[in-house]
Amino acid sequence: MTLLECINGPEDLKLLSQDQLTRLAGEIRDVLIETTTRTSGHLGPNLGVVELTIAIHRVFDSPKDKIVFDTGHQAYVHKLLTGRFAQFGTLRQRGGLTGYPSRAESEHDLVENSHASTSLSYADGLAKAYKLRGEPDRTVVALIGDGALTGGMAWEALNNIAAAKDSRLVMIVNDNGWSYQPTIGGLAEHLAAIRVNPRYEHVLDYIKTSLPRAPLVGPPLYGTLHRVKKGIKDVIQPQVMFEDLGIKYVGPIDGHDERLLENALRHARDFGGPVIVHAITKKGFGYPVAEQNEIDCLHQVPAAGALPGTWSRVFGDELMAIGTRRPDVVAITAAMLHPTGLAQFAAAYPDRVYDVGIAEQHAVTSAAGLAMAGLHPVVAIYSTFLNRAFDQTLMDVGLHQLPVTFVLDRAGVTGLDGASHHGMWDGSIMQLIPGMKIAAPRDALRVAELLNEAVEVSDGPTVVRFPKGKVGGEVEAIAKLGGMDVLRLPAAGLADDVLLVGAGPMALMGLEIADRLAGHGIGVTVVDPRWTKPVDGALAGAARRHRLVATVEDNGLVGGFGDAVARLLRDHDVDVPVKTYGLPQEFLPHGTREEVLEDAGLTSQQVALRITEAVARRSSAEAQEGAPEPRTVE
Ligand SMILES: Cc1ncc(C[n+]2csc(CCOP(=O)(O)OP(=O)(O)O)c2C)c(N)n1
Repeated sequence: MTLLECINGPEDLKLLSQDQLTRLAGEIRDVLIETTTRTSGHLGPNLGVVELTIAIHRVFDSPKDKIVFDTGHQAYVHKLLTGRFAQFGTLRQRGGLTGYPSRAESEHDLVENSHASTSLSYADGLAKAYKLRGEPDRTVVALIGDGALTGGMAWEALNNIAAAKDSRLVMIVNDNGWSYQPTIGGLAEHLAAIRVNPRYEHVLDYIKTSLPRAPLVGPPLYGTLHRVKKGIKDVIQPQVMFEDLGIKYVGPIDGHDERLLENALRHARDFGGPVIVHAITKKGFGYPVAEQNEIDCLHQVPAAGALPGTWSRVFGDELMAIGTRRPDVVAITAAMLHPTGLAQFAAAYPDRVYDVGIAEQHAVTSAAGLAMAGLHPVVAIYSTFLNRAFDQTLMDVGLHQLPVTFVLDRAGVTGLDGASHHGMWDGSIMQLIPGMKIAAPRDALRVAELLNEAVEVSDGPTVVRFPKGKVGGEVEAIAKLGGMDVLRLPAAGLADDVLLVGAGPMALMGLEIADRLAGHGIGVTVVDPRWTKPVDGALAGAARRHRLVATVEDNGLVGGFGDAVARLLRDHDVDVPVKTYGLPQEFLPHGTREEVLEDAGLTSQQVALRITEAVARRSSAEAQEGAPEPRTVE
């Protein structure tokens, strides 16, 4: 029996000897590697926090003490130590463990949002609340990476935390120098200066010998810690930054030395006010394949890079072509150069790519500045992360009618990352922005076509949205309807029953739906709108020639493309019923994209069935009204 099998909760961990802890760390790494290579998942980050997580659970008393994992992608070790070893093989599978903390899974899990840089704000609120509620024996712990620390929210929180002198709050900075890629920016350079200093080893030795001699409790001990820190400061200057914020600072500490970490965390816990513990770790630690992986230290397996045949790669290739012709086109990423397909462009035009760190809000307003100065920025971002920059998109870009193109990768259902990662909101929130134009390509050729059209727009912002994964086959239009593509007319002998408008790849699903409906004698015209905002006015006339309009989109139903079509028809007094098919406005759980779409009723079979029923209801209503039979196609 392994040690890990005997760990049913943090209390079991507290009984282990130092040797056993070392063995346990090895067992955890084996399980992480074996499981994630089979199920997919965040391998590098979790390998890097094994000792840190063990130390946290030995020093703090979860769930009385609250542990907030920033982003939450590094919480696998925590899952293994809090009674979920037996289910760990189900990681990221439908119905199995989620890839982030999950309140439904465990009383030890608190925050499951998985959007970065929020942990310090949650922790600030929790610590203030426990104080106000008279529960001074609880400590709040936040574990935040150096990547997440580049997000503005983290600094807004630190600003407040510095003023809340008696908050029992321990902030552990897991500094591995990496986000997806090496962390970029002034802060990163600051931290890197600590890591790469040749005298760092001496510093560690100094801490190792000094800390165990520190007194056990309370502020007096801090005097010692402070002296330790000052000692380091004499050698190396950069960590002055944390101290200058007015927050107590402990570090830098070797984040793979469990005993040392425990010591530092105990001291931080007993200090009674906010403390930063700065741990230096190695992403992928203990697994050379991850440690030496040059792209992202196996941040994720399989890699999130833009592989051939994916939507991201098609976009990246086309941006290269555009970049060659248009020196004014520049690209922005928020710490996701490879996954968003920008790597090629960055290699060719290093001066025309800006990696701003995990700072989506800043990315958008910085793009506004670039556009104001005459460039055409392409902001490449995962759909779900643009939510964070809504106000910047609305007011900083939209209000000024600036030519910024947002390329929203992972739009629609993404799959295994679950509720926080489905890109099912942008199709609605972007509809709200005056002057915004939204393109939804159905296939690779249309990515190229619509991206080119988008960067030609000079009087306002544009969006190009596409899903995760492999791009499907190409389908040519058979006719034009306004600016839209007609992909299919009703089969010979069938009537103009249904006008089916499918946004993006859903237009291709529309073809499958049309085939199924033809089998039931229902004639369908399938249209790809290409641009889902503004809705093409030609839809109004086409709708009048049909008995039912159906829209299909890979986005939340509320305020999406379907609602925009319904509004257009209302405004044009078109008296034809509209059925909108899309994702229920709920937080959808994890599963493969296919599984989630099926659970949402968004397969061609399910939509065809619902349209058949709607047509049948329409027929009986028409029969009651004595309406004339619809015309058949000539
Ligand atoms: C707002 C937001 N933008 C982007 C991401 C995608 N993302 C997930 S983890 C990660 C890197 C995190 O780096 P760091 O905090 O240093 O943790 P590490 O993986 O290095 O342990 C990024 C960019 C995210 N989760 N949230």
